[in-house]
Amino acid sequence: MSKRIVVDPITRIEGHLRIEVVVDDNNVITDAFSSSTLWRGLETIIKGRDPRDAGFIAGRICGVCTYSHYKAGITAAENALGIEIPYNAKLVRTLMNLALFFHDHIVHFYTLHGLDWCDIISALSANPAKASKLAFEYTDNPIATGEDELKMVQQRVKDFASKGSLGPFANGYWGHSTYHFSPEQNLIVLSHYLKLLEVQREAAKMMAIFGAKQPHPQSLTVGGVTSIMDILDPTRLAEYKFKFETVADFINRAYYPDLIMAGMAYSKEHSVLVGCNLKNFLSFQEIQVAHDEYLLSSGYVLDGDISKVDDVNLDLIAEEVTNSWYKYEGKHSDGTPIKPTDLLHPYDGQTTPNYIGMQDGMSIGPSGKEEKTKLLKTDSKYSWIKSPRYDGKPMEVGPLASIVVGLARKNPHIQEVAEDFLKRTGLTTAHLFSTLGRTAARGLEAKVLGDYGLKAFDELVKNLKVDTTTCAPYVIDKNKEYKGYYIGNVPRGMLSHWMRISDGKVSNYQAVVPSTWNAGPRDSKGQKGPYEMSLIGTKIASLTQPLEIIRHIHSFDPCIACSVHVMDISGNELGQYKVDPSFAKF
Ligand code: NFE
Ligand code: MG
Repeated sequence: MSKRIVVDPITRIEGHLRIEVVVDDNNVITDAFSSSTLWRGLETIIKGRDPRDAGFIAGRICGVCTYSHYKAGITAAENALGIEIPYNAKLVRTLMNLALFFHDHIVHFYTLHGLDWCDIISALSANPAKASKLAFEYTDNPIATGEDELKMVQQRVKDFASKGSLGPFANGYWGHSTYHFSPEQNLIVLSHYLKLLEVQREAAKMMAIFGAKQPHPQSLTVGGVTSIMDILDPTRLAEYKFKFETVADFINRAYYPDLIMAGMAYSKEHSVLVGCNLKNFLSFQEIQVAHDEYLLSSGYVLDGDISKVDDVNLDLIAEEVTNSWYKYEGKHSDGTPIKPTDLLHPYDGQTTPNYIGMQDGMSIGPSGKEEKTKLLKTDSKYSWIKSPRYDGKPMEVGPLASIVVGLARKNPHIQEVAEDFLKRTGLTTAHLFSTLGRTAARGLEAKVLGDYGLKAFDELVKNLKVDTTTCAPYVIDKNKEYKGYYIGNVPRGMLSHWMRISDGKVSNYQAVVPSTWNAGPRDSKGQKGPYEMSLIGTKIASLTQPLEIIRHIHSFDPCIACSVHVMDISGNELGQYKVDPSFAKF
């Protein structure tokens, strides 16, 4: 008899994600459903607004990748209006983007995902002297692993535990049979977990140096950047460089060695060597460090075959809502009605809610026995996330896609770091197609940016000697129709924003977001998205402690706020604004 397990909410992510799985008599997952239970829809708010506002509103989609949607909204307007921004502005945007990638990747590995790999309770019984020596096995230059420091870390957590409360570490599945670090290895990761809290502040400050604040920086404007005083101030530049080096140092001396340690310790744990059943990957170039040089490559790879890679065709990106709580309205140009099963290109996308609720059912309760509960209507609509498709196919986006596409493109930086990781862990390229591989890929991407990102800084300093332009002039003609887009990679994968402008106002706006690609429900053909596919076939060791489910899903770094985009829950008008686009001349 099959049974249903519900994990809701999956914590340590941004937003509310619900996972329902069906397991067979051997506790193997035979079906899986991914659902966002939050109502959002920020695209609707942007409609009718001045196109120059889109970035500022879109930036509020999420407080995690706070810069991504801001930059995407500003860039979509520039693309629509045919604006080529100055080189200095491109490089400053890269420096801000590096801050975001650093921040999100290190915070994900330690704060959001680390405890799926590191057993805190085991760390309490570690021998700090032994752990301090052990750290040198994974790097010549470890950080935060001196014997005294490790003793203090252990004492801090012991104090927590002795008060009967583990604070942020409460409710973990400590002692689970799929944890594989030794007590000493757990103590090393725990120490880096605490060190991260200092380092992430530096990454946030990196953003604020050129962005004025963090989260939600505000120095991008349609046409360029406004941080001219900061980029002409040598002390601000030096401050950025110092902070960049601090974070890159942490990546090289803690994050990367910890991933090598995990690769070795978990190389026999079957449940982390699976978790990537959909091997279609989509990625887009990002992190411009010179006129024609990007650190991350564009392309798509199907069925895990990295001997083939093709260019991304923007016309083939589309979303359908067969199993999403939305409806499609209106007619196609040939007069036929638009149906939820239709794949709509984002230029013509719609965001109209159609919630149909939950149903009564049974699932495994905390006691391990089946209990009455509310379940998703999984034979119908069951998520606020749409189903994006590329040429009709579901695709995984994110650091694993960026590494897979980079390898297929023979991107030298990606090849260098991936080969080093595989050599040092004894894993093979095939192992990358897994939850372990996805977790490692994020660290490999962070290392590439840490090792090579400062080229953008050097370019900026060089360029400023001959050119201090930061903004390009432009005119918005309200009698013209425009359309434009942003497409690129953000920390959780490929992001695109699509804008139409008429009468000087935004007439349609759609964001197709990384977590939408990954977390979306199945489509009209029954094709599951990456989250759902990742779960199929995994055996759960304990039905009341589904750590395997959590590990698979966390490895994608879900952001549900991003994937559904916020608006007022009652659909209330938030304000009225008069827009006069002729004012835009300067
Ligand atoms: Ni809210 Fe985001 C990133 C975007 S999401 S975190 O990175 O875009 O998937
Ligand atoms: Mg959207």
